[in-house]
Amino acid sequence: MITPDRIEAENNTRARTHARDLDHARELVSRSGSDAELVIAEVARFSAAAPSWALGTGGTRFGRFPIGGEPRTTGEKVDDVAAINALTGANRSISLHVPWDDPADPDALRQYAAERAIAFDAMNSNTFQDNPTTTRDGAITYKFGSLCHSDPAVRDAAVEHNHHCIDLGMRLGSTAIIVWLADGTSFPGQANFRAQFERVLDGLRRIYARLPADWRLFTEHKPYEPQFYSSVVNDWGSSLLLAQGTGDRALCLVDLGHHLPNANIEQIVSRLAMAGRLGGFHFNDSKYGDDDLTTGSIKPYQLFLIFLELLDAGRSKESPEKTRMPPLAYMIDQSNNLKDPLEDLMQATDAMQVALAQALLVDQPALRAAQDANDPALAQEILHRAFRTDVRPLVAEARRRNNAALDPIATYRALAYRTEKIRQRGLNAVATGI
Ligand code: PSV
Ligand code: MN
Repeated sequence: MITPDRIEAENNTRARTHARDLDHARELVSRSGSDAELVIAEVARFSAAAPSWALGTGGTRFGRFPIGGEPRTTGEKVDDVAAINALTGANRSISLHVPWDDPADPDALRQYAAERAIAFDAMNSNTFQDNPTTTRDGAITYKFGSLCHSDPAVRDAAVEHNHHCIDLGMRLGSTAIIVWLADGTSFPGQANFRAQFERVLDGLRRIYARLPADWRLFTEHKPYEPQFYSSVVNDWGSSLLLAQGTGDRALCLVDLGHHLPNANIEQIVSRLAMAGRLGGFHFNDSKYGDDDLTTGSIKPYQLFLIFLELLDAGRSKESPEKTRMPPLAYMIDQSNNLKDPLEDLMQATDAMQVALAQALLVDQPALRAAQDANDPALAQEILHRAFRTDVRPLVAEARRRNNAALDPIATYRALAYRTEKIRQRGLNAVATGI
């Protein structure tokens, strides 16, 4: 129902205003010495995978308020991602979470998604909940951890589950697996830090042994939750040690919500890139902890600074003025109780595109000169000039060139996608996931 002709018709109603805004933005950009065409092209190239686990209303432990029309199957999740991708042009893949998604016929699902121009990004394994397949109906439990567990049978089950995710992902055309572990302790003395870490490293090596040659394994750190005293993979340092100890294709994934308050995430991004171990992202935003709020909704300047570091990592050695986004796995990982999840994802995508466009506007030679001259005031002026530029017309133009919507949210509402899905799937349809 969100078809190219309906999007075009909606775009036509905005065409004149867009043309005027775009002219103005071009002028602003060229006055500051940047090339608007390069910005539009790079934004148009960018894509972030949608999380299969956040296409339904996200709940908290205090309740869930379903919005209706949620996808009931992985196929319907693909439909929703295809719908938002048609509107944003920048969500060309879906990232699955097993066993919340464990398709019985992966070949058919791959075909179904391909017909809707949707690919499969990294697979997410789940050893933070027991599941009937690998934990054999309660005979084994992840209550006290998975790869870190003192019982080798539990560790074996967790490795087996990850192998299953890789096998499934191969059939879907995915080329990466994300291992996020809830492993840790909630009380001092509950377990030995070192023993837990060594068991996790051993488990990751066993998982890695199953990786096809063109696959990557991402370790995702998180300081606390669900365990509240220690996590085994608590920070980027532990994540880096694990990646380095596992193999060349083991890389670190940065989830923006997985840092202690006020951590300098952009510097972490720089360090991991420098070490050659930055692999992927889970984008979201937060005020206090792992709040999983919409990317860019709380700290847009931080998001801009992160994109600046990504462009730094993507800088070509031969011609340093050419900055491109490095080929990492960019994914969204957010969910909340209040918004329509599809609108939430489109807002996140827009925020990333805006941050990318602003980061592309930074006058790099001038910034380097200010840095070499030890002139922090000038360096700040240069960053702020880029950050405060209204790049929204450039981003809209990038979307238009991808045959997507000038205004995704307004178009989504005008085409009444949610109403139609409530009619088709029912008011009480509940998606698997968070
Ligand atoms: C954990 O908080 C996390 O960020 C991991 O990526 C999980 O796979 C995801 O959220 C969904 O629970
Ligand atoms: Mn995550």
